[in-house]
Amino acid sequence: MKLNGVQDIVLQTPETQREIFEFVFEDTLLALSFVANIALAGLTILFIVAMARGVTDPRTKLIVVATMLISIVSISSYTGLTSGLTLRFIEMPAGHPLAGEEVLTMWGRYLTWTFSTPFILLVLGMIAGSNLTKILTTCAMTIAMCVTGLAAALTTSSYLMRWWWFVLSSTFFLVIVYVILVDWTREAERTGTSDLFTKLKILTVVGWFGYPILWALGVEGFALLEVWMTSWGYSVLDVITKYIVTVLIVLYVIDEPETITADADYGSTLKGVGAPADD
Ligand code: RET
Repeated sequence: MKLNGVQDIVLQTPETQREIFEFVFEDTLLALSFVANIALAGLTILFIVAMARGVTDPRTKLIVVATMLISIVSISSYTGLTSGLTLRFIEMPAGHPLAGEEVLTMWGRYLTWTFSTPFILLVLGMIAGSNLTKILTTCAMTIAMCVTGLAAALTTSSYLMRWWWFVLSSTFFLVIVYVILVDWTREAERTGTSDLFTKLKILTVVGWFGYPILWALGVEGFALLEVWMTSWGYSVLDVITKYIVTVLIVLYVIDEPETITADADYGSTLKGVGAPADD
């Protein structure tokens, strides 16, 4: 089946996972939007391992490990999409532009963002020098945002309810944007990491706004974009918000500047244990 228009993504139910897998690979552009990200996530992990080998400071190490986890989640996420495991054809409710038709939903994306975005926020918060309360708040908010986003994509009972989930999800999103733009910007100035933080902030806030916009324009929302376009849109945003952000962070922290490092006991549960010398 070829994807030449939104109408063409309609399939007869029920589809097996094998059929969905074949459907993905019959559309080269759609398959490439998945496979390219598996490759990029792999390269990013290799880059981190190569660049951060010599890091000794525990706080710097935590930042490095968290950046690596973003790409580790990403490889799993895109493998789920490529294999057809986390894709489904879902019938849209009355009121939706494709009402009554089965459209391809990449629900695995929303699910796996639940696991990747907290690591992004952990790293951003640590670079700003923020406290645990604010970091955990943004992590909880992003989990809530992704789970309600997943609910929006999977709700088939009512078109209105899909958008209500979207509104809920966006509310959580705005809390995150507020913390980044207001609290963390101020804290980064005090910490002395403003140079890096300003770049990360722009990439993150602008990039993250792209996701709900794509959701609204894609088949999940107003169905103005074809499936492969939406998929490429998310894949490109992922490159900006994950891999580019990761590279900037790793290049900055591997020099272990004073603005990033903490004492050898950082994060240990017992004084003197777990310091680098004991490794
Ligand atoms: C959804 C739809 C509902 C409303 C909102 C959304 C926001 C999603 C965002 C995702 C960010 C993902 C990232 C992934 C990196 O691995 C769920 C699309 C607000 C902001 C950065």
